[in-house]
Amino acid sequence: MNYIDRVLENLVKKNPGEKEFHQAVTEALKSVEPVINSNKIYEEFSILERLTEPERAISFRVSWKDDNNKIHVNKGYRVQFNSCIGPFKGGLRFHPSVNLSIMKFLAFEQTFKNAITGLPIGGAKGGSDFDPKNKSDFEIMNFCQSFMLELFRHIGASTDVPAGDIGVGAREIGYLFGYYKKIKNLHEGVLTGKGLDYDGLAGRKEATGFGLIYFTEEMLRENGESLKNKTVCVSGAGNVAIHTVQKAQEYGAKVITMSDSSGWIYDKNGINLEIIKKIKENNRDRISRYLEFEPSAKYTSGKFNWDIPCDVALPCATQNEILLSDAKNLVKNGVKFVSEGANMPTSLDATNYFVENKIIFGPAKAANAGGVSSSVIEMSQNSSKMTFDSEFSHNKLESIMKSIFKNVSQTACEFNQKGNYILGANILGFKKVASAMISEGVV
Ligand code: NDP
Ligand code: 2IT
Repeated sequence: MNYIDRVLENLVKKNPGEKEFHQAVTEALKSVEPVINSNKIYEEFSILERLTEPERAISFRVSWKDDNNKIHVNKGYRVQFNSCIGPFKGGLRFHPSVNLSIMKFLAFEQTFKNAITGLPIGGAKGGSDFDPKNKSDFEIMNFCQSFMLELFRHIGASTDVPAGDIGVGAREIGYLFGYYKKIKNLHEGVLTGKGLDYDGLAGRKEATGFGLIYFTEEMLRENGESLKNKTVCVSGAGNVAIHTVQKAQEYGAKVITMSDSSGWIYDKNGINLEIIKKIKENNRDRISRYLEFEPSAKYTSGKFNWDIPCDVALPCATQNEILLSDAKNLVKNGVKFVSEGANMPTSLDATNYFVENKIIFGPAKAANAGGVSSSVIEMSQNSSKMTFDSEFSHNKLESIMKSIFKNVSQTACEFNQKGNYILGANILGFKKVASAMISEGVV
């Protein structure tokens, strides 16, 4: 059995039941095969075994009181996957589906993503199975404070810098930051995605969605197209989806779908983003309410099946939201490009189906790296005790995304796989992390 298959077999044995983690590692290792086969050093240094075992995985109890003084207990996590190229960095997710497997897949992906940015950050992820839906502000604050009461001892501006993800935005980051500062008596850039009224960066909120569009436009251009006049399907209606739609529309695309965990809308005239923002930004109301304002749109409850003709598909909700049947719908309806805003939104068989059908595919670990890249700009703003303006922040993000695309594309070409951005991204991230691990010795 070859080195990669042996590592994968052992990984499944040592981490039973962690199906999302197995999926993310399988996807990455399968595409770095040409590098592993051409250089024995990785096997000699047991790089794959070390790269697939988190440096540290913390699991803790979070007890908190609701508005009726009833006590609740949730699971809290921080998986610090790899710190060889910089302090641990990655978001916090609050969603009832959160478990160790999901935390590990996200932290593993983040390690590659962060390396691809070319910025000095390692990979981590954290969160809780806490459900922020239908909680009062005080309940959210109580939960965040209890969560931080454990997390604070594991993080720091040069140790580990969490940020937002599903269910965690500027409100939650504010409560987490306030409590960290209180406990440690330290005002430092320990979290990113902070509010603009204290230490946050102008442009961080928009960065993942805008970054996805900068990347996607580069990808289309390399293939002789552009987003202008393209019909686009987006999923999700949270932070990433909203800013993806905003920038796609600025580029002249027509976005016709969005979704949430209850259902999805189809507006053949193009989504009116102001309505979505009104429904979603403050109270995360259901997307079905869109029809109150645009009665000609169509709402379907349940999972979005991607069965709408479009040129470009941009999944921006959650993992495994494009399954094989969804990929078949997209291909049947003539999709040409898929670019991932969410983390691992496409299952392995769906990804393979796209590749077999010559769909140009932008993988999450490159395409959605705008959020974390902007987080690094925020870290540098905080450590320099300066306030960067919005123009600086947006220009920097755009140039980082363009250079990520260029490097991913060039790496694919070096391995005679022009246009295979999946392979390009995985090899680019792998080589950077593996080389640093070898330089830093066996630790
Ligand atoms: P938000 O919480 O702002 O929005 C999440 C959206 O996805 C909501 O519309 C939510 O619907 C929907 N959603 C969540 N879970 C499910 C589910 N199981 N099934 C169907 N719909 C679901 O999160 P973000 O926009 O920040 O994150 C979206 C994706 O982008 C995630 O994969 C995240 O990891 C990734 N990402 C985020 C970055 C960031 O900076 N925020 C950076 C890079 C990637 P509902 O409200 O009904 O739950
Ligand atoms: O998945 C991601 O890249 C994020 N949730 C953002 C991470 C960050 O540290 O900004």
